[in-house]
Amino acid sequence: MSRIHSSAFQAKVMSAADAAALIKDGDNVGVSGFTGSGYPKEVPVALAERIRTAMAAGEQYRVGIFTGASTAPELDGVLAASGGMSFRTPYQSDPELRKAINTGVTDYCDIHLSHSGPMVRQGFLGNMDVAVIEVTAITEDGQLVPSSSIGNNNVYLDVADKVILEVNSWQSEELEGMHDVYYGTELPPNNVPIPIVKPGDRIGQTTLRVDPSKVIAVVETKDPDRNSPFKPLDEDSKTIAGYFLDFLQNEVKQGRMPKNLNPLQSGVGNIANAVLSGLLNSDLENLTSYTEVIQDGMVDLIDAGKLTVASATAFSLSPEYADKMNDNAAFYRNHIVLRPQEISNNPEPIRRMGVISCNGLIEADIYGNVNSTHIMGSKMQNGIGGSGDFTRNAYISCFVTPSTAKGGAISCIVPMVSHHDHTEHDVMVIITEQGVADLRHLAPRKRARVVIENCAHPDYRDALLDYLERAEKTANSLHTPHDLREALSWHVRCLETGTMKA
Ligand code: 0RQ
Repeated sequence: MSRIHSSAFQAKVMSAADAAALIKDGDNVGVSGFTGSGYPKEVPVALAERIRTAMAAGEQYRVGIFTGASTAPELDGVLAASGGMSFRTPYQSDPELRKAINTGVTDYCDIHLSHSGPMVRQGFLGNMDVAVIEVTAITEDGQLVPSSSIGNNNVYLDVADKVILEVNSWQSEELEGMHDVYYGTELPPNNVPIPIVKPGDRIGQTTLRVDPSKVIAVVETKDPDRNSPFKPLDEDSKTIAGYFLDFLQNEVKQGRMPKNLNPLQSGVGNIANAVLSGLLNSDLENLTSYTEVIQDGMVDLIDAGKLTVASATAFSLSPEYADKMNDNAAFYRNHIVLRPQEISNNPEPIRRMGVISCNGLIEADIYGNVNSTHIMGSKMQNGIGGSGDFTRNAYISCFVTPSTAKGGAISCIVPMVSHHDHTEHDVMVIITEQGVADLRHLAPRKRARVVIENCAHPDYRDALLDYLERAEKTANSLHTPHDLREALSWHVRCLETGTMKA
């Protein structure tokens, strides 16, 4: 049975190819999709085909793509490979798109996820010509039941001149009721406090609104979300998870947090997922989460009765767990609230509720500055995503990482990060498989020693200490000693020889 319960919308049903033809060269297109969930599955593929044909005929056909966060090969992958993506914001993790960004084919604007919707609304990022949004159903009165992510959909549906809807019957109908779409956000000076006091608070409506006169096409699909499975937990991830747990338990012991902790945020990636698995084997109970993505580890915590409620904007589940979510959405919607990303990542509730953030990194320096985005200072990996929204505003901001990358050839602890995403002022705790560096009360020189001694791999510890001692001599008792001639020599060596090892 069709999921389109409104005859006005039913009359607009067409093929993905016909819908894609309504997107023109030069359009800015706001699409749904957040970490492989809830992205439109067929219109982007048809659009990429049109772009390829047009380009083969020597015609110009390029579009700007605005999303919630990363999507999947059927969206970022095909459009980037077509060469027709002129602009992209705010977060991505697709190999084809990464290539297009790093070769200058696609201009990428890497902004905080909480800023992206408001910046579109404010008009900084240009006019939005078309929105292409996946939903699970259209109600009789023309409301849209959101899919497995909300992201910026509320903003794009509101501001776009025209709207194309994909109604995906692969998504469970029982997702209805899981979402909380808040329409109380205004531009300053009319903005008001967001009335969320606890992660599970519902403050909005369960559906997205759309002006029906803007809807130019409706496409029916039944394609699965395509997420990659997480890597199996290795020994290092388990060790990191153990350190994180010990750290949290000590915070409870010191009376700095209640027994069930403050709400948790967990970032993307394998290590962040592994950390959640560590909580599963702990005696912690009645946990809550105020985060942006629900990963496999969080579903396990709900199943075990340890996590009572999780607030996020999207799922980031392996295929196995996405099926499980679909089969049991009626159960999970009692424990999960999906919100627009301008709310899930909003600094105001994050700071007020005292969220504990936990994110991955590419490299950290001895003083606690963190690079989350650029390999060797220049090559974009994914983007800052929500890590800045949470880190800057967390009660305790943590970063977790193996101490080395590329089989030990690269140290993730370096004298000076080659790109700054999170400064020493925002980074409180760094955890590797070597140990925990709690930087909260330390001046730079002490911080450097704790990072080197507790977090650096033994293969690199002496060299880092040697750097610090020489920097201290060069900078002659200055506050944050660096030897600028030497600071990035580790990266230069790696670019020249493939390893940071001397
Ligand atoms: O490359 O796949 O080619 O081997 O970087 O590294 O170890 O698989 O790490 O999956 O945990 O991701 C920071 C990217 C970590 C992620 C980052 C290479 C490494 C590998 C990935 P290969 P891993 P993870 C909220 C939070 C920003 C957004 C964020 C991220 C690849 O956590 O995107 O936090 N964070 N959002 O080999 C050279 C180094 C390296 C290195 C790793 N020092 N030098 N290469 N790599 N360290 C959620 C959202 O925002 C949606």
